[in-house]
Amino acid sequence: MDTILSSKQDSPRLRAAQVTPTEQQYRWMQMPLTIFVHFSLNTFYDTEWGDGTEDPARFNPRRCDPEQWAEVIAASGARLAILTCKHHGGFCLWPSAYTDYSVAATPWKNGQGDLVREFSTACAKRGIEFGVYLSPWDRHEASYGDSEQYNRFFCNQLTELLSNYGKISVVWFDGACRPKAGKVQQYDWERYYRLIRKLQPDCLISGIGPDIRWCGNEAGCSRPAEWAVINLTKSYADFNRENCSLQEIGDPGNGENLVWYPAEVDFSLRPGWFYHPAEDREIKSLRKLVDIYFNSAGHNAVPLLNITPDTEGRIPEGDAQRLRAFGELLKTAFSGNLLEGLPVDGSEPEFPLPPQQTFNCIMLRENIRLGQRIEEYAVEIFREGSWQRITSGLTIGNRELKLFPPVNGERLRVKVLSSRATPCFSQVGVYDFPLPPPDEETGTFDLAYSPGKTKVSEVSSEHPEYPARLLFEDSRDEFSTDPEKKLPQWVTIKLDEPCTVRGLILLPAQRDTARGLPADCSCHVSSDGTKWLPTGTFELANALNNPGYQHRFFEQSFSDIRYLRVTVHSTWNGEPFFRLHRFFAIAT
Ligand code: FUL
Repeated sequence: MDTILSSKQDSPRLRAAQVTPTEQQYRWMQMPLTIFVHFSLNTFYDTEWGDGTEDPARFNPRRCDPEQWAEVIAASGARLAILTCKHHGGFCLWPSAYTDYSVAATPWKNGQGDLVREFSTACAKRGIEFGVYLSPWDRHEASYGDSEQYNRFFCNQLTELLSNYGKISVVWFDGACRPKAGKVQQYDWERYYRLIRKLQPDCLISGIGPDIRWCGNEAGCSRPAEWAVINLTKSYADFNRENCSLQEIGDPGNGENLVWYPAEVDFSLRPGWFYHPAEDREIKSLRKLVDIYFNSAGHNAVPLLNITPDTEGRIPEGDAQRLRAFGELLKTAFSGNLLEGLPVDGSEPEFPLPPQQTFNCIMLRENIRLGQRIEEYAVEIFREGSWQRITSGLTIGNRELKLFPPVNGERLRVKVLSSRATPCFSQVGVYDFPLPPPDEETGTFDLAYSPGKTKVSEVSSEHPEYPARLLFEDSRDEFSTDPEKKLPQWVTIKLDEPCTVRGLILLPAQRDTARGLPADCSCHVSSDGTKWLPTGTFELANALNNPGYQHRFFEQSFSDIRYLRVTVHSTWNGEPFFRLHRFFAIAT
């Protein structure tokens, strides 16, 4: 009786252990690094999201050099690059026959250029696979929101990209979307998927798609147990932001809907996805890149690292150097496996260690062609007469990388503490990883823009229609307007002395980031606190996914300014209040 009960109980776990990747998923998971390239009209407007009204005449990257992009990508060690062929603003980097909102309408190469062609060719030359990001959300296209008409338009664009540019390895579908006034576009995902399978049968569909799952954040994090096997209780298209962000994702549940659905960790070399001159000093350090690498490539996921061509159309030199150095570091680090040539036998493999050689890193790999099985493991070394644990973790899957303080010993063994089925390792390696020094605390971002004189001396929020108290939520002065009131509400800062103000910086609340997160905002400035000049409206684009510093430069500078006011008209989740962590003036 007991046995039957327990085997019933075990069966979802056992079944989960038998789910395996498709050949295409398997190939993709072997890539230790993949690259995103964000380039569009946004680059020329210094924004993260276009609203579809931007003038293509501004798109003129005078030294545009996709060969340089591909050269940098090759040096990073990546073998796949995905280009934002169309971002949310709707502007196309290829001369699409279905819209005039494309490179054909720009001064770049007198409208004769095709960036998708140039970049895909440059990649092919270097053996780099090519993928396309085609934003389903299109803020320019008039048919958007007339569901059937737009779906046809979208399939036409997909057909162009999948028919005219050789092998496409990935189609990347972004879930971001804000409904257009009064209209909700019903995307026909199944139709898109069928079309892709027909035109490019080996192509993977990522994001809102059946092959690759978004890890749930843009900060380079994975979860403690990053399973590739998921019990999918809804359609792939409905597996939304909330599902992707769950802390626990690998529970096999009743085991009836188990699929291989591996994680991709997308993150940017800079704070934003597009090039912004204000972020020239914000390139992620080698150490930060290594940390994210261990969290993604080293945690059963695939990293997708974004680079940003600038307004000249080149990867800025500092970024290029960082990528080359990162590629070099990984190559050197993983070329010296101290267990090289030793067989990986048994379900708890054990190895002799080269005497006196210290190491600080281990790589463990399961043979995922048979499934992902291990639920918990520990690594031990035999030293001075006893076994000592040097590291441990939960899942392993395709590749698990761990760092620990340098050690040496006589033998090393991997203990599997819990597994869904008999463990099967494909590789175990130990390395002396040249860990770059940790980032130095470089002071705060505001110092870069607000010299001492712009110190904020006062914060207030008194709206004539909706007088709101400003609530300080905790000692880190995360503030919130009164939840009992309605939007719009505002917050004002007073500068210590008059300045010329060119823009502002907002940092959303850093805990529980989505709650009361501003979406649509406007800004006003004033010399005396009574007469106010509007500086324009803006949205905190992509702040749900990427709640870091948000900067906005005004169309013009305003001199002799003492007060800045941000009015929040809507929040991302519709709350009637807003929260912020920081508000700075960009002043000179
Ligand atoms: C997000 C988008 O909204 C961002 O702009 C960026 O493209 C990122 C990769 O995905 O959802």
